[in-house]
Amino acid sequence: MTEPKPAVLYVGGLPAQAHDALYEAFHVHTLADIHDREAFTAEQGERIFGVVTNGHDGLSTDWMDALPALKVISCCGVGYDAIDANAAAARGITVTHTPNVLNADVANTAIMLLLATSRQLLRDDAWARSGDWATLGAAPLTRSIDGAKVGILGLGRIGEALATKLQAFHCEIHYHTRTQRDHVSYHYHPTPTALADTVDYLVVITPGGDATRHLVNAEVLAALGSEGTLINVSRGSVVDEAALVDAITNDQLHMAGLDVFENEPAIHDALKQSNRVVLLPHVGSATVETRRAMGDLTVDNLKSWQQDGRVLT
Ligand code: A2R
Repeated sequence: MTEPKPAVLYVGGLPAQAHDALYEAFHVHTLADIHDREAFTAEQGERIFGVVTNGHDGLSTDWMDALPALKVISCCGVGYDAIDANAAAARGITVTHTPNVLNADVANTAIMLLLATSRQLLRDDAWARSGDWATLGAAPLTRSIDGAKVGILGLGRIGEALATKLQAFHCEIHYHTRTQRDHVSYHYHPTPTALADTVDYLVVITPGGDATRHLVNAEVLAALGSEGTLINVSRGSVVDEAALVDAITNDQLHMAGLDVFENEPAIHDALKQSNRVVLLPHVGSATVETRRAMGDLTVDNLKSWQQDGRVLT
């Protein structure tokens, strides 16, 4: 008789290729198919060692409590703020995620937003499409990021990848983290406000969660000023969205490029209506190549746990 496959609960969010690998290696229970949680956990709870989820859905502590054999939560995404990692640790559950494999594409998304805001991509696309070019003449001039002062709020794996790429644009790199980095020569600032006060563009790339909630507040936005541009590719919670709306609608900020929002997938109407804002639907890592790598790592972390009780990341 063959051994039954180890069982996992699948919340969602894996790309197709990793989906297949997950079903091949494990007995998969899909959250969407569970209509009676109590009946399900009474029947299957003792068998489920792993949960596969994503940075948006996470896993509630109720579910952690309902799965007594749960050992690993594997999150497809580097940000795991939707999972209470302390609560998981208190229950002896390991939380694993997908760092590094998405550095390049999230950094590229930040650069795309830097270019789209500084060069007014949306305005000029409309200028070309609408016929304004023929009737009104040349579009108004834009700004260059070449040689600009760029502030990186959160110089971690993604922040450092971004800083490296921005050197090709001859940018002057400034940053703030809670701990100054000895191995880089970029300009350090002891507070987000001091950083914002110095730079033309502020790129936010910290983790989400309580520790960074509204790290970019009205004071930081005021320091960035009416000539400044805010780019957020981290989590919506890091920026005080009400303060951002206020700054944008009152001409106290030049532009904003946003991939993330406080109440995703809802976006504040004032941001949708403003021509000073470039919006993306949280797609920082959303390329075929990077999502494939993230999906593979999500499944490999579970397999690794099964093999020797350790996750890869
Ligand atoms: O503060 P430090 O020295 O721990 O530096 C980290 C910084 N950071 C903060 N900076 C200022 N105030 C805070 N309260 C704060 N908390 C964290 O953010 C570090 O430089 C950076 C995070 O880097 P990593 O942990 O390497 O994260 P990674 O892979 O770059 O991803 C960042 C986030 C994800 O958590 C997702 O939310 C998003 O990017 O995709």
